[in-house]
Amino acid sequence: MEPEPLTARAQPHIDSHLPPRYGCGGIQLTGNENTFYERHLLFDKAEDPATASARDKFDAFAHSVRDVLAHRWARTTETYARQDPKMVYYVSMEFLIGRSLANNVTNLLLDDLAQSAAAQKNIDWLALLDQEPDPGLGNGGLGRLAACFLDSMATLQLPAMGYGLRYEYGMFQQSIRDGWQHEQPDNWLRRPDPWEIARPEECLEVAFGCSFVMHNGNFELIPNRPSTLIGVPFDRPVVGYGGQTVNTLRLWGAAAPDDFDFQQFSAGEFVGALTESLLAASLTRVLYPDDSTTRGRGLRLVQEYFLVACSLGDLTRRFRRANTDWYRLPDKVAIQLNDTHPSLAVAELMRILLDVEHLGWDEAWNVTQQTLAYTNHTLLPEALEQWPLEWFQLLLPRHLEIIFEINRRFLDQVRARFPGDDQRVARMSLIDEAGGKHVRMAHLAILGSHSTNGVAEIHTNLLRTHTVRDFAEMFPERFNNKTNGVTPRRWLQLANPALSSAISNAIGDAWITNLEELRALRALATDRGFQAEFLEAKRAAKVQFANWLKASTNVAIDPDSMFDCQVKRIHEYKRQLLNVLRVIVLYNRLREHPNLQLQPRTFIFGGKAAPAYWLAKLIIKLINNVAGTIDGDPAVHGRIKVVFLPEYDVTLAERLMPAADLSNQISTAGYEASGTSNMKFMMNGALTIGTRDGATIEMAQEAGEENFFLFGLTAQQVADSRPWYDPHWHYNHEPEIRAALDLIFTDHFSRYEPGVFAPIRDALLTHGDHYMHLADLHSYLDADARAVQLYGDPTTWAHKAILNVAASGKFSSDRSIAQYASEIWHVRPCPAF
Ligand code: 26Q
Repeated sequence: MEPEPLTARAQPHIDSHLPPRYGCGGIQLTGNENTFYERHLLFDKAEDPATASARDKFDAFAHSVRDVLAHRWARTTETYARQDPKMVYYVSMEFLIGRSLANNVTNLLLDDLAQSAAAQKNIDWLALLDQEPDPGLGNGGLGRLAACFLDSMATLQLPAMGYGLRYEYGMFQQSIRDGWQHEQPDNWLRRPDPWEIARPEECLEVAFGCSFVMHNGNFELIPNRPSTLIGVPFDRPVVGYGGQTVNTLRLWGAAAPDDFDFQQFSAGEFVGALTESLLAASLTRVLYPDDSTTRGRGLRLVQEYFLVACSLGDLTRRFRRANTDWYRLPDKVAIQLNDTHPSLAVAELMRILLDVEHLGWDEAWNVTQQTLAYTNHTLLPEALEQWPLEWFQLLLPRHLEIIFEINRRFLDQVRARFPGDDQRVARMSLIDEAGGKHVRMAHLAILGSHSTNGVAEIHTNLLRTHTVRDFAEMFPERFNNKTNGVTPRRWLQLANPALSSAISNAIGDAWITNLEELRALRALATDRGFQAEFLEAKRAAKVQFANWLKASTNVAIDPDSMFDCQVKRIHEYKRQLLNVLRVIVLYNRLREHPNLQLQPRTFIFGGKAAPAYWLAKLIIKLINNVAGTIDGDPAVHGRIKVVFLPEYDVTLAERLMPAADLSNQISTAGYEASGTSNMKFMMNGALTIGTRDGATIEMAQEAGEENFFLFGLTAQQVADSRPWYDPHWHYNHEPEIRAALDLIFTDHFSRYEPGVFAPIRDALLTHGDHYMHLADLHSYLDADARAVQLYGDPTTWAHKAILNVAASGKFSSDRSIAQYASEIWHVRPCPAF
């Protein structure tokens, strides 16, 4: 039977049909005496409300909200246990969840109540929210996508669970000194987190083929000394909109077994044994940044296996409670692998089915493939994960055996299908034989699952035709597209109250759970009244952002200038460098034509560079130095300004999106799998200047290209021109571009650090400009001129921006998840009543 179409339904009065002991009927967030809030201060902290610190107040408030959701959470869990529906498990090394208090309050429909409770206690609501740390349990897009997907799964009432790692240190915190990025540890759990519940009674043991030691600060494997670690689950609630479903995000922490090596260590080495147990617990200490350096990465493979072993151990334990027939696993369980990071799940599930449940090979393989599905987020073949074979030999010898057998059978199949094509066999093998031998994790993931999806149309097509073309030829039915989306709850309703109420006043609030409803705004795009409301909301958000920036960094920006934004990880392919080159050209124009009429503009950058990615760090330095030079140049003062926002995270994104006028999505075409900040900007009424890459292509299709500023080479043109492309041609023939580059090369932006930007010259000229900045700069400037001209006409700008908001419905993660649910997972809603 086909699952019913999925649309989330908001429940305006969540408690109306619940017995009074559920929900806020029985639990007070407010009241005059002895409120739950105060009881938490007193009983959790033994703290008098009069002397409680701001953080104590946040903790108490969060606990009160947790009290409200606890009933629904328990009820959801109990419903799944009782009804035993097919479950989705979303397995990811990253969940970039952002702050929880405001999100949970909103999704529980308790906004008014919570805010008036705070007011009654003389608590500044926004200041209270600011006390919450933003858990940086992810690098960027992939981790944030996982968090948006959890929100949508809970809102659509899907029986689902997230599995990840409980890093004690998330993404490093970024500060800027003398223009350079510096990294500080992010100890987000310094104080206990009110949202997590440890469940030591559900611990699991994970076995490794070797032991681990730290040696001179490096992590080393000791062969032939099998060891075990304990996985401790920490559960976090995921509140669906309307509060009916509260799913679980289960994050695993590592601990040493209680009897840790006490057999091997005599009583005299008690302290040594405990030191080693501290090491064991450090497995989940830190999130790995997304970079390609190999130093110390062995621990990352151990982390990946730890996540997989804990998660599969947990979900098979749950399956066993209600089932005996392992052939039915795919009827009860869908496992989605977020990139290749958890792709050891293929070998681990085979191991469980073969060695523990004693299925035959063919049966085990069939069950494994039918249960697993894999999402790819990368186009670059060189960015696909590979691990040295010898690490597998030491750490996971049984898994390696299984991988070899999968490979042997698979390559026989390839030979039978393409006789004599040895090159194809070598290309498709699970083992890369070139150099030191490596296991190809993407091949393992594709082979071991029934579905491989890309995250935007163009990405899926390029996967099929380039990145893993051999696999798409052999298994075309496995490949499918699921264009990314973002949750409109966090990214519109919560982040942008002014625009949200303007929209709801105009078309009602059904858009919150059915974003396609925004289409109704099309009819209002030319309505003067609505345009004015739209512009007012934008202006209010810009003022608010400018005030926040001034208060937190002492940087002043003009809310009447155009906010021109690019926020994302710093990477050559994302081309922040192209953006700075544009700024320098405009700066030069102003210097040369002081009377030029130019719309005042604030160029806003934000994003982190991987600590070992020195060119990305140099790009940050260039942005900051350009900012400093422009600030100090009276010729352009007050006309253009560049700001680099340190410490870009989910919370900062929520502040910025509502305030943005122009969104820069300018990756070299064919390199950005999807992008998701592009969608957040669009929903918040920014116009987009961008290349035809990732989901930006689909956004322009939805909005109409006439309402977009598209420019630059297409992915096809990038590929076709690569053989003959020569950046020197642009340098020699385009005077404005040459002048801009010469300013960098002659240390105009680095007077006291001569030569510091020489590597940028090398990248752009000497080494051939791999990401084709210079090829696209001219058409970027043309598109920019069109954007600026339009901005000078607020009515037409508002018209197009409203049309963009109206066309953003497709980019809700509810749509993405509904497609995963019906086309890959075959799961249906399981409401908890
Ligand atoms: C791998 C091995 C060792 C250490 C780190 C990693 C690692 C970690 C994170 C590799 C990659 C990532 C993250 C990738 C990522 O965020 N990709 C983005 O995914 C988004 C969601 O699909 C897309 O919108 C972006 O286009 C894509 O760049």
